[in-house]
Amino acid sequence: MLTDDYDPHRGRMLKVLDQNGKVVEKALEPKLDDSVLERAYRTMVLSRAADEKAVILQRQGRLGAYPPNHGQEAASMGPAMALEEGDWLVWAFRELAGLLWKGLPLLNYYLYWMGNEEGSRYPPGLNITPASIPVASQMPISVGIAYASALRSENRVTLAFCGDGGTSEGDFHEAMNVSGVLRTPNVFVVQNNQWAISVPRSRQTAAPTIAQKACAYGLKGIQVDGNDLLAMYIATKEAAERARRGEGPTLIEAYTYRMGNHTTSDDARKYRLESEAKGWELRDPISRLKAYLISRGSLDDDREKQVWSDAREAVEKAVAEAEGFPPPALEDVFQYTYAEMPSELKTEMDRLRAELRDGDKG
Ligand SMILES: Cc1ncc(C[n+]2csc(CCOP(=O)(O)OP(=O)(O)O)c2C)c(N)n1
Repeated sequence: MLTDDYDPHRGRMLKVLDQNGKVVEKALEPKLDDSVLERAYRTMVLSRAADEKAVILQRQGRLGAYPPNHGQEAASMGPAMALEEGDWLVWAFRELAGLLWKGLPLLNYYLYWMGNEEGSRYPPGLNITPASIPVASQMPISVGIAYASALRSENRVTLAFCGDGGTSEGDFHEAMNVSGVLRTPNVFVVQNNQWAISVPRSRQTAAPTIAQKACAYGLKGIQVDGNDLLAMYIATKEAAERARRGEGPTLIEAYTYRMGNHTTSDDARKYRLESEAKGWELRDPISRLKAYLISRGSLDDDREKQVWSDAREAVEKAVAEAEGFPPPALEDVFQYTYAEMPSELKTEMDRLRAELRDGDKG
């Protein structure tokens, strides 16, 4: 078992590929078809292209505050690749590649970050929860989802993400604790990107690894190179299979790095050295997978160029669609919290309507 071989107390991090895309642990290399690996590569490139575009759109005033995903593509996509249809994906706010792999249309993603809640109306049956901005609040929800599906004997796994900062929240602790006690079919991935806004990982916890927090809750735990798609995939696959067999949850620490600012409202130069990010550029998850694919003969320079131009075209199409989408109705601000709108809320809604009507006249 990987979680035994890479017991977090022994300080070993799971890796399959080195930073040049060379296999370092031949026995661990997953037997994935070329077609699957190519799709994985295309999805990671699409995520990178869509992410870069989102930052540009924000700078142009065409999209709201946005959290860049650059550098963390493998940490969400490896786990998503290990899911089966019908499994749940509960995300925080920096998991674009995993969402795309599971089938979220880019249109939804852009609409959401453009401030249109219609973006969170996902295609039915996708089993992805909406973005969760209150840090770690999605973790107890993911345990509830997993517990409910176990009670219904649905044989589904619930994969949930949070950041290293999220592990300091009460919600995180409560979720891990209850999940361990009830042995819910969960896989938790902590994207340890070394920073929670300006708080470094060293100030987040005195524990040497985040993975070892699993032990105190009676969970399996493992620290994985989060920029290594294959390592993230095999660690999650083992954890998902264990969860599906009813053998309890796993906490995976994806050791990665937030290459960009926390959000477009942040300036990381104020609190961290630029040389730190430069060092992490060498471990880029996309370049690493590209080198691996080239070494297998399943990618070459021409195909690579095509992958990027296809991605950019898909991004432009989704942006045009999102910008052409009807704006949300005013009433949406007041609806959807209650099955029947309470009278105070109705009064507020009527007042706002009247004010806007009078404003139009004046
Ligand atoms: C409960 C709560 N507190 C504070 C915030 C403001 N906030 C947004 S993201 C963030 C840091 C989160 O860090 P981490 O969990 O490591 O995720 P990352 O942003 O690095 O992906 C904070 C403090 C919030 N959204 N929710």
